[in-house]
Amino acid sequence: MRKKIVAGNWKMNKLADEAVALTSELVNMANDEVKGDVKVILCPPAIYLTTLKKYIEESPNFALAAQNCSDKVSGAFTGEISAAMLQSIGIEYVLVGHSERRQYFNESNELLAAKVNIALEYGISPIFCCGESLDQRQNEDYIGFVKNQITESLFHLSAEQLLSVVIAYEPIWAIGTGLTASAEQAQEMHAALRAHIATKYGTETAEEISILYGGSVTAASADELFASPDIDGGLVGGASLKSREFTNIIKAR
Ligand code: G2H
Repeated sequence: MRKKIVAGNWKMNKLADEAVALTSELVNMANDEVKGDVKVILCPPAIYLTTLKKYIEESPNFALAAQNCSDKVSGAFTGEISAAMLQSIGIEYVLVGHSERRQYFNESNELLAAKVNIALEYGISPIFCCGESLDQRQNEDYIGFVKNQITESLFHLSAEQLLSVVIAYEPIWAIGTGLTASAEQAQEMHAALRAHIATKYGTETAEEISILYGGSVTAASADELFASPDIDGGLVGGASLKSREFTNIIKAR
């Protein structure tokens, strides 16, 4: 059985007291309302990780992710955060290759492969983000483009390593735009990515890996998206900043 996961990517939002309030509200609502097995991963700004850890301690279905980590082990890299540092404060997941990092920080497939490696080396599961732009969707082999992101950043891993990775398909044209991919569009890509993984690692491995959908997911769109056979949950941005909305998305998983 694949893990069902709903992750909330807060991006560069929330001040310290707001981060604590949101986390406490989410934990309380989830304890009261969420039944069944779903992993909830909060991805706050890194500065809050240590504090928020205390607020999720009693809730085993909650975990924290950093939004990024360095591809380097340690040293003179001002402003960077290493996978070893994340491990040292007990962080279990890290987002790798979010489209905003690919776009604004020029993160290439090759660099992301190095980030995936270092995260795994320190026992942290990468949530590997991939997805095509609108131009690519309209004018190119968009499925081939996303498959290639996976090939170049993940296909050097062993099957065992790959199973520690979560994939998040996030079409760039749906991110923060209010445009959600339809369940059919998302399912088409998820099925293609799973088939692509099967060609390299076999069906059993491909069937085990969780593939999340991201891009303007709301409580209203989550039900239909998450009901698709190859969609194992979501990576949620804007809607993860509101406790009621995000809890409803968790319930839709
Ligand atoms: C995509 C998503 C979260 P949003 O970036 O990773 O954000 O749900 O706001 O489109």
